Amino acid sequence: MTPIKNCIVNKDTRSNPIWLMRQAGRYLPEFREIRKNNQDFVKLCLNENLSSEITLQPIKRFGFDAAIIFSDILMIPFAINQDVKFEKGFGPKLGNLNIDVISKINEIDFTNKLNPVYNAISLTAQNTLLKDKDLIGFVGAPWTILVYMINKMSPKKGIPENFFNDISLLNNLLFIIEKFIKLHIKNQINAGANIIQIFDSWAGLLENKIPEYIYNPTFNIVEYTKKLGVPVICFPRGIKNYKEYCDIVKPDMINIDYEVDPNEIKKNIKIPVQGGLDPKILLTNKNNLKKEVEKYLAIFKDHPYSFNLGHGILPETKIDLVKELISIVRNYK
Ligand code: 1CP
Repeated sequence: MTPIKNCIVNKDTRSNPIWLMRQAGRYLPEFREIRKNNQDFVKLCLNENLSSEITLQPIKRFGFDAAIIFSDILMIPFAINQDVKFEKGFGPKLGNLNIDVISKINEIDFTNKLNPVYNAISLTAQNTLLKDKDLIGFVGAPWTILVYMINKMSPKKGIPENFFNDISLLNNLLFIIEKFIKLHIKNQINAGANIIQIFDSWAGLLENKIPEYIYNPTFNIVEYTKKLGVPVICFPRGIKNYKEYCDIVKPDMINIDYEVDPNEIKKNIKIPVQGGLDPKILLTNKNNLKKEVEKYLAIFKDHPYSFNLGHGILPETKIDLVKELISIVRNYK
């Protein structure tokens, strides 16, 4: 029998639980329907009933093994009083960074501002649909949050050359971010999240200074979460050395991206693995999907492995191929 809770961070090689990063989102018509009437994305994240409903949409439709709370990593800058907006066709737009304002935020103000997120978690955790399933809470890693706060928009085109000019600002910010990430994790766990995933979506942008900006601060957060008795999954997208990352940061499970060779991971990494499949494969066809999915399942046959993608599911993804993916994973022998 599969364990009842914590099945995603599984140590059992006999089953491959499945959920997908960004499973609650734009590829779902029922999400788009809600989004149409809720243009302000931050407000939507702060609507506890809708957030809970959106979290459960992919569980109702597909029966994934875990739900991930509908929220965003940028709710932390928002809660420490940097303005955050999401513009159609542009992405996130952050306001001016005022370190004096940010330094004044206390833990009570922060928790009050994000209370709807915690209420959404409590509501969702109580839903019978999640009786035997995990509810994943999440945060952005310190580095990725720092990048958005300084860059004030997606760093899709890279970070500017002067990014590291004001080291004391970066260090002050990093200190504050780490403190509030920990608080956000604790609050999500108290509300009912039973796994935490740390998204370091922009880990791959950093070439030097990886210990200062990625390893050390993320290790602190992983250690903190483990002390709260909850397993933690890390997703350091684009990091060059996954083995070193796992050895130093010590997550309970590692989510690999789609650019890394899964054979190398299997050979070098001893902890449970999640993910890897290129989300673009879900834009192709059933035969190709089967081939690619079975490649990951075969490589990780004798390794604790949860099926997931190597980055978030794309908005253009067809529902039928998601259904097919689940059936391939569940019927694999
Ligand atoms: O309708 C819309 O336009 C909103 C799209 C959307 C959604 C559905 C955004 C804007 N955020 C989310 C929800 C979200 N974001 C979830 C919960 C839902 C789920 O996973 O099912 C999670 C876990 C995130 C995490 C997140 N937000 C990350 C890390 C994961 C990743 O994809 O790398 C990042 C980088 C963000 C920032 C963000 N949020 C939204 C956008 C468009 C972006 C920017 C991405 C970029 O910089 O290119």
